[in-house]
Amino acid sequence: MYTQAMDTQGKDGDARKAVRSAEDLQMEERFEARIAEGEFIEPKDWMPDHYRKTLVRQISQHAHSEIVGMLPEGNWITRAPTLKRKAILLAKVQDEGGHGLYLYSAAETLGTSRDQMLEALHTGKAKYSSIFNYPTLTWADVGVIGWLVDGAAIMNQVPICRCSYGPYARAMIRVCREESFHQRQGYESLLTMMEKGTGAQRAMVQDAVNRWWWPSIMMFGPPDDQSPNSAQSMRWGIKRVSNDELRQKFIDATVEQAKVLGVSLPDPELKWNEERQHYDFGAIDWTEFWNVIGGNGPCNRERLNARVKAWDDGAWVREAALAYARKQTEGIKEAA
Ligand code: FAQ
Repeated sequence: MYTQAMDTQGKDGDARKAVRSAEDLQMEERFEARIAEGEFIEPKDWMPDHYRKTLVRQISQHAHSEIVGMLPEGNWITRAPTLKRKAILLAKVQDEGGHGLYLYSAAETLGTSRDQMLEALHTGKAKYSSIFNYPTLTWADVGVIGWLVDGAAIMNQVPICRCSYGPYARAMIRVCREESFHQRQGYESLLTMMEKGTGAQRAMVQDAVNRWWWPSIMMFGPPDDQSPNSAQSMRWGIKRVSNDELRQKFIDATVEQAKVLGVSLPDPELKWNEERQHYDFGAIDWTEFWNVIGGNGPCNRERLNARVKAWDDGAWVREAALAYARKQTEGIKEAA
């Protein structure tokens, strides 16, 4: 990109503008044609600035969601009821950290540094998923996060495996495989409590479902007609399926799973619609959603403080790693 800009530096400003825009137009046409052909766009390929910015926004927010998403469940690692559940939860929370790392790496290929992305998270400029601003009050919340939150995450992320940007699409393949294990372990944990548990344990599961249901269906984002980014992201193949379509697919699949589990979903308007061949559902409280992503959910401050503290506490590790890297480079130079 820099080379092209230098090549077009002539004395006449207008002529330069005309040459550049003709060149840009040609590149844009080529880019659009590649998108239409379903080709992957790779880091060194030309891309419009807005495509790059949209990807950095979405991928970095996705990465932040993964690492902030470690916190609600991480809260239960020391209190897991058995060694087996503890081992599963540890592995799951570590997986989420790994997903964050793949995603930060994918976003870095677009020319944004990890420090810049983390700075945006720590100063509240960047968003992360609304869902992680709710508290985990009981052990059943851990199962429900697996079932509903990871379930919603998979529904949203499987289509991203076909995203037009290669590094993001490839990262998503592995992430989705792991999310699938996360969803199953949550469901299995809830099934155990529902089938073999006491009345109090079954009530605890139902209470957790009641609290997490609406926030889970909000995860898919605002309705399509209030989603400012959707139209362009769909045209560019960054998003393949709309917010509302994914939400509907998730609800249709989950209602059946709830029946097997023996829990009710807290929506009296949830009803099969024969004509639409989908479940109808009640009105979503979008005021709550905008409040939560605006920083005023039940745990926003706690989550952000935890991430900033982790960053500050890790300063010595970063310094040591940099000092080690410097020594290695100096050693190589001396030997040469
Ligand atoms: N939370 O125009 P749209 C997980 C924002 S990973 C917060 O529709 P877009 C794994 C949106 O950013 C969960 N903000 O936006 C796990 C935009 O604001 P902006 C994360 C939200 O990008 C499980 C504005 O509203 N998954 O759970 C939310 O086209 C368990 C307008 O919205 C991803 O990030 C929300 N829920 O569509 C980890 C998947 N929804 O940026 C641990 C990739 C919307 O213009 C434990 N991302 N907003 O200031 C996506 O698919 C999309 O970015 C959407 C939003 C669908 C989230």
